[in-house]
Amino acid sequence: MVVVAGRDRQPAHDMVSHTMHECGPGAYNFGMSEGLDEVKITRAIFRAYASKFEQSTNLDVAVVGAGPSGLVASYYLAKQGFGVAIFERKLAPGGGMWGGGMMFNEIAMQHEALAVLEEFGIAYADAGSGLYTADSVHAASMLLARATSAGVRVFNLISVEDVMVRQERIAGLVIQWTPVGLAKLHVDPLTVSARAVIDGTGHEAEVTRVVQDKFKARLATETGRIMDERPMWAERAEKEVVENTREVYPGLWVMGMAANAVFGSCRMGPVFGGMLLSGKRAAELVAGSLGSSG
Ligand code: 48H
Repeated sequence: MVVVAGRDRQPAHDMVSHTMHECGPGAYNFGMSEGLDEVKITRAIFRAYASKFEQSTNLDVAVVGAGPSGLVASYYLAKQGFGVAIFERKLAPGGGMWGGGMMFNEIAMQHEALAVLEEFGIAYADAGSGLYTADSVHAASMLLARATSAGVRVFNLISVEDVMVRQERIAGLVIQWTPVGLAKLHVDPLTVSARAVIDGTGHEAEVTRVVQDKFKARLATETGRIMDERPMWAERAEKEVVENTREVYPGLWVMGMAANAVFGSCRMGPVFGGMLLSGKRAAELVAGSLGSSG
């Protein structure tokens, strides 16, 4: 029997059923500090978020989309000292990795990606024929853990709806709460500046599409336009996704599935080596372009 505030109490694991109706004076405090104040909690959250957000209003690199390529690119950039934030539309970052192949929650990789798996501490198994598998939930979790630990700030529930342009160069992002868009509320967005923007929005290549459609820019593709994704051809798609990871307009790089959509390459199904290597390549290109993080 544990004695708390002068009343006999059971050990904590027996208390759950009591908590629903015992929240008046003298209720259990579970050994936590006195004076837990709801308004203080509100202020603490608001101030911490405000500080995190304010630090992300003048970025070195703004990454759009927290899929595998976005997490890998931002990790390598943050590790080099660049100020990086990812803006992710959904509640849960991780993009298309969680679901593996058709909800069988395993992903496949080829040996070229093993160095990246090891850098992120992702456990994998040898499946033979040069293929490796990893638990997709574990893989996505490790990408997120390592990226955020390296200093990447992930802003989930924020959608990028437009870009900011200066002297024909992408200079930042126009952002909005995802629920505002879903509810079709007429609310003006906010803007953050960035020395470089990376489009990691997957199949839709949303940022590049804005650049193409909204100010009729000529992109660095064969046609000057988004060439659209082609059907499944894993081997070719995996090779090309790294080659297609490029600056597609001054200040805007594409990576991951967005790179293949923009440059008219194939899809590859649940093989994720190319996504990881494309993210790494994007980080190298952007770091090379920005120079020292200072
Ligand atoms: C904020 C946005 C916006 C926006 C989208 O799709 P992803 O996982 O992207 P990649 O390229 O890193 O990985 C692709 C991979 O998951 C995949 O789909 C593969 C390998 N497919 C092969 C095949 O054959 O089908 O993640 C993109 C992320 C998502 O989380 C979106 O919610 C987010 O970007 N996003 N975030 N503002 N405008 N648009």
